[in-house]
Amino acid sequence: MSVKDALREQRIETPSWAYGNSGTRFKVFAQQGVPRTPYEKIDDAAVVHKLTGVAPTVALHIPWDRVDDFGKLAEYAQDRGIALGAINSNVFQDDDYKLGSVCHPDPLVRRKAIGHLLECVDIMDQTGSRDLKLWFADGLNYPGQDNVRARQDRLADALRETYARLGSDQRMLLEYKLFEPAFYATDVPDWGTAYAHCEQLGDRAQVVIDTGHHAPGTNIEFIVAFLLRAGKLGAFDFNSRFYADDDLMAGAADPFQLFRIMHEIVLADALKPAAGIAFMLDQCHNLEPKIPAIIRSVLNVQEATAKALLVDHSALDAAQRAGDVLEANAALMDAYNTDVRPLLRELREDMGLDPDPMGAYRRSGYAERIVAERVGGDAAGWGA
Ligand SMILES: [Mn+2]
Repeated sequence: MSVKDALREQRIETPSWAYGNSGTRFKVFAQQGVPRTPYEKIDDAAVVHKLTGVAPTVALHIPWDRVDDFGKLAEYAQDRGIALGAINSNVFQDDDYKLGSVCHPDPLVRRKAIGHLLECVDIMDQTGSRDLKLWFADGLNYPGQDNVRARQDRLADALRETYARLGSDQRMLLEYKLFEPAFYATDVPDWGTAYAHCEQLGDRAQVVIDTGHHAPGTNIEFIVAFLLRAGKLGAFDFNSRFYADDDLMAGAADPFQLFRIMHEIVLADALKPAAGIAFMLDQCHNLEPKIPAIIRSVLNVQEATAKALLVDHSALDAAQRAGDVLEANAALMDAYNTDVRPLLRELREDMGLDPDPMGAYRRSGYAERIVAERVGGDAAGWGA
């Protein structure tokens, strides 16, 4: 397959919550024109897809995107040329979850949390979503606060019950995070923990790599390669970070890392939708306007992918077999140092798109229109 064909088939999922207000734990800075409802989040996601051509799905977050009729929401998305993607559960914003959700010492709280996860699968049945994405804020702040092994048992029980509820074409994606909000121990802190739980559950339980959820300096592409080999890589949450879980635009902090990740994906022929890996964004823009920032992230992922597709695999393989360290490294660097922007402009023209999605958004007048229309907009989400 040609580089352009591979790029044309690429699919990047945008998150509904990135269209709403968000902030740090110090302050949410409200923006004018942010969506007031899940429907308006879909309107914005449809604009991103219309301009980039590679973002045809939007992930929902429950309860932030709860509506009376999810079938109607799915139809609404379809009418705008996109589809509903992964359902993200939320068991971290109720007062009951202070000491955890599915790992909580109180069985009543655990039951409530599991009930929510099962409700999310009900919603998937209505939206036609394939993936249930789980992230747990569960953890401990102090040594001795709770029994670590008992919490793993509770986690395994909750995952097992939820997994059993999935339809045959649905998957469970388990996300890990090193720390925060818990500071001493997180119940799913790393890929190994997520992998072990998924391995016990079965084929339809897979690991999510959120690029912001590791210790500084972690070799994320190694994790990608390992999970690909094990058939356990289900999805990415792309964003970038300088210090912790910064949730900045994908590829902004370390475009080379994003390239190295996409190189492992391309090497394993896992870019195509049939490979079953969901390439999602998970970011919370705090300063910059929402829609163009999401477009920028999509373009950054696309650029990293284009560069990864340009790696000369036969030259790389020959150099590796010959033990030629410098040539092998050069095969990667030559691709990384290629300016792929002309190629992507050409691709967009082939696809009938404006070659410059950022400029096209600016010129569209959409930003001005939503500011005028969505007075007092603040849909449920991080800013709520
Ligand atoms: Mn995430």
